[in-house]
Amino acid sequence: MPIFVSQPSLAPLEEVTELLKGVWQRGILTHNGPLVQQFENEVCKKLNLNNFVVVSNGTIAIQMAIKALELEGEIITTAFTWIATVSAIKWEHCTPVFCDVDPETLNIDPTKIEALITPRTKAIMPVHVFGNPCDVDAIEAIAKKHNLKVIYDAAHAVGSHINGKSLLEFGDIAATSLHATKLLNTGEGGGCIANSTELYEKLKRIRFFGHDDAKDIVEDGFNGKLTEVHAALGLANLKYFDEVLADRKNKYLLYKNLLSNNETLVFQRIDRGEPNYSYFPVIFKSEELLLQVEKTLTENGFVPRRYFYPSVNTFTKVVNYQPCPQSENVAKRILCLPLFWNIGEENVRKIAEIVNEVVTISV
Ligand code: T4K
Repeated sequence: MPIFVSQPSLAPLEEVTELLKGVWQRGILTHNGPLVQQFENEVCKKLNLNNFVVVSNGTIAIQMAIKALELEGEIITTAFTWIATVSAIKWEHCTPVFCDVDPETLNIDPTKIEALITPRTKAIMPVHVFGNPCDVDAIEAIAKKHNLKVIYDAAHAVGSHINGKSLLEFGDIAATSLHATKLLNTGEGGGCIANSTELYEKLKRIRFFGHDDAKDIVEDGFNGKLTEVHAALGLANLKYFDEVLADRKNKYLLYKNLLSNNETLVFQRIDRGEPNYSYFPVIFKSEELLLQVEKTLTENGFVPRRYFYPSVNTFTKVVNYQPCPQSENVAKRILCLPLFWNIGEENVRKIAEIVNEVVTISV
C-alpha cells in the first residue's frame, strides 16, 4: 500500500463499538442525540471552547456561519485555500473577493485587505492555512474600523492556539472541519464556534431546519446535523487527541530537522501562537523541481499532495479571475508531504532522504 498524504487517526475499534452499542439500544440515530451533545461538551472541555455547535461537515459549517450573520454582498477571503471556502460563500449567494497572501505564512496578507473593501463588503473570511494562526489582531482591527464581520475558516485549526487561547475562539464565528483527514475526526463532520450565546443559539436552530424548541420555524435553516454514529467515532477519537497532537508535532519537527540543511527549501513561517502541525508543506524553488520530487516520491510508494493547487482565484469556471500573484506563484511550488498519526519515523526519514536527494541533484 502506498503511503498517502494523510490517513485518519482512529481510536481502537472496540472503543467505538462500545459507544455504538448504546446507539443501537436507544435507537436514536440523529436529531441532537446524547452522543452528539456529549461530544460537543467534551470538545469544549478539551479545547477550552464556548458555544461549539457540531455539524455534518466543514463546508456546511462555513455556510451556517454566513447564514447566522445574515451576510449579503461581498466577502473578502484568501486566494490560497481549498475550494470549499469559495463554494460555501457562493452557495450563500455572496461574492468572494480574493485577497493575496503572505507567501511564507501562506495566510491572507492583512496589509492588502483594506484596498479590497467596497460599500458591498460585509465580512472578511481568512483561513488559518495548515493550522498556522493568521494575524488575528490586524484582521480584527480592520473589521472594527470598517464595521465588518469576521468568519474564520478554521477547517485546519483544531488544536492550534495563540497564548493558550484556541484559534477556534477568534472571529464572530469560526468554522472548522472534522473530516477524516483532520487531526480530530468524526469521519465527516465540522463545527461552528460562536462568540456569543445569541449566535450559538441561532446556529443550533439553523442546523435543525430553523426550528426552535417548540418546533416552530423561526429561522431560514437547513439540515446540518451530525449523526450519533459519527459522534461515537468522534468521542472515541477525542480520547487520543493529545497523543495524536504530540505525535504530529514530533514528526513535523523531524521532517524540519531532516530537511533544513537544504537551503533551497522554504517552510511555512509561523509568526504567532502554536499551530497544530497538521500538515508538512514544503515550498520548492520551482514547479519543475516540485514535479520531480512528487514523481520520485510516488515511484517510491509515497503520495504527497499539492495543497492548494491551483490558487482558487484561477478557477474561472466558478469565479471571476482576480489576480493574486503571490498566491498563484506559491500554489505552483508547494507540496504537502505525508504526515499523519503513526506514519512511522522510518517513513519520514525515507521521504526526507528522497526530497533531499532530488533537490541536491537538481542544484
Ligand atoms: N476549508 C478548508 C481550508 C479546507 O481545507 C476544507 C477541507 C474545508 C474548508 C471543508 O471542510 P470539509 O467540508 O471537507 O469538512 C481533503 C479533504 O476532503 C478536505 O476535508 C480538506 N479540506 C482538503 C484539504 O483535503 P482531498 O480530496 O485531498 O482528500 P482525499 O480524500 O484525497 O484524502 C487525502 C488522503 O487521505 C487520501 O489520499 C487517502 C487518505 N484518506 C482519505 C480519506 C477520505 C484515508 O486514508 N481515508 C479516508 O477516509 O480533500
